[in-house]
Amino acid sequence: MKIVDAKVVVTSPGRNFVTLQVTTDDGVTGLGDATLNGRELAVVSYLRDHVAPLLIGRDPHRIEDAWQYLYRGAYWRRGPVTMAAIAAVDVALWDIKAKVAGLPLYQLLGGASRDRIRAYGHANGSSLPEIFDSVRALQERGYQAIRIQSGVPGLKSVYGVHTTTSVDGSAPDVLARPVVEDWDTAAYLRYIPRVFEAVRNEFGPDLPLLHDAHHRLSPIEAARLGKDLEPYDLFWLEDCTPAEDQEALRLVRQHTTTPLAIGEVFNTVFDYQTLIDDRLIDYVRSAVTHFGGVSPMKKLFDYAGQRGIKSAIHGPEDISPVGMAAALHLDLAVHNFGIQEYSGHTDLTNEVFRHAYTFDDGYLHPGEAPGIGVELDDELAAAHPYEPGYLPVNRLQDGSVHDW
Ligand code: EZ4
Ligand code: CO
Repeated sequence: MKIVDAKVVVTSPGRNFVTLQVTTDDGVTGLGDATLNGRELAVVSYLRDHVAPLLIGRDPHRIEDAWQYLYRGAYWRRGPVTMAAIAAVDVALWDIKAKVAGLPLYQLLGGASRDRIRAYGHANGSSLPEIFDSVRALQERGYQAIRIQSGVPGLKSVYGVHTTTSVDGSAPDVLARPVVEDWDTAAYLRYIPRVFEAVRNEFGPDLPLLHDAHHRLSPIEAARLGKDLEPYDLFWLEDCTPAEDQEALRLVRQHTTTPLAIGEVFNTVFDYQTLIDDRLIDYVRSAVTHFGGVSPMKKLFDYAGQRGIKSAIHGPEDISPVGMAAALHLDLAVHNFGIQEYSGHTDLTNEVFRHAYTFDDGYLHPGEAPGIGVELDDELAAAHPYEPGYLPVNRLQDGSVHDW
């Protein structure tokens, strides 16, 4: 069996998605997600100009060899663009292998370790009543675990949530530049514990609650937040300190029993080495799409599992249904599954990417279709071409740039 075509499809059915479609001489196709939010076209070029030509003529069954060839062979390794491109190849080849076997991918990863996959959704609001309504709306959709993001008095944006209006109220100038948001760490640290106190009082002790600090805190600030949130029994505090600094979490860990999660912007296992070896975290949060695919994610979970650390694959709306499907096969198969982030997609996105996975009563399942279980509608994808778009940037009140 040989690869005869590797095509990059960019589509924007509400937001941009980058998809690699690999075709074999037997006419089998495999899909991989390579969406890098706000930097999509860099990955398109990497795949189209530098990877696709190397795939033609290769045996699609040699997945590990293809991975090592693209990772080690390029000399310039790691980084989000490279690893998103490699991820798309890896997932497309797993899709092909599982289709040829006539099995859903999870069967090739060891088979199901569980019957269903618990998901969490995103609630947010700029006031407590808005947050309560948002939590109730998620509960009505079935969600049984919920991330809470809140506005902070004095700040105009609800941080970490995708917005389309700048803090000065100007219309989004998506063609030219990102919207600007505002931030005040002291105000945030004073206010967030009050939010979780109110949510616990409203929804009781049983509902798993999560919170994402989006890398905005210093170690000592994160340590204080973790301690202040202990009475409200969080499922986790996510990305509390900057992603580059593994040692930062050692200080946080020494001060709080609030469980810690990190990893959505990590690219390789080396970003986790200290965190896993020294048990500084409780959940690894990488996306299949940004970590080089299913192959390295499986290795990461096996490594993390040796320290009792669980999986929690990144699954916001900027992971395409292709990336989400790949995640769900891993979730079903690995023993040390923790939870799956799941925002869902627009109806139009679900038409462009018809998928076998399901979401019922707060639980996901990848379905039983051979492969990863996603089919791309090329015509509908082409009818919704690329639209320039950025994540927001964040500035402190003195005008200096802060992490978003
Ligand atoms: O802001 O994926 O946990 N989920 C998140 C996401 C990220 C986006 C960035 O593109 O933090 O919503
Ligand atoms: Co996050």
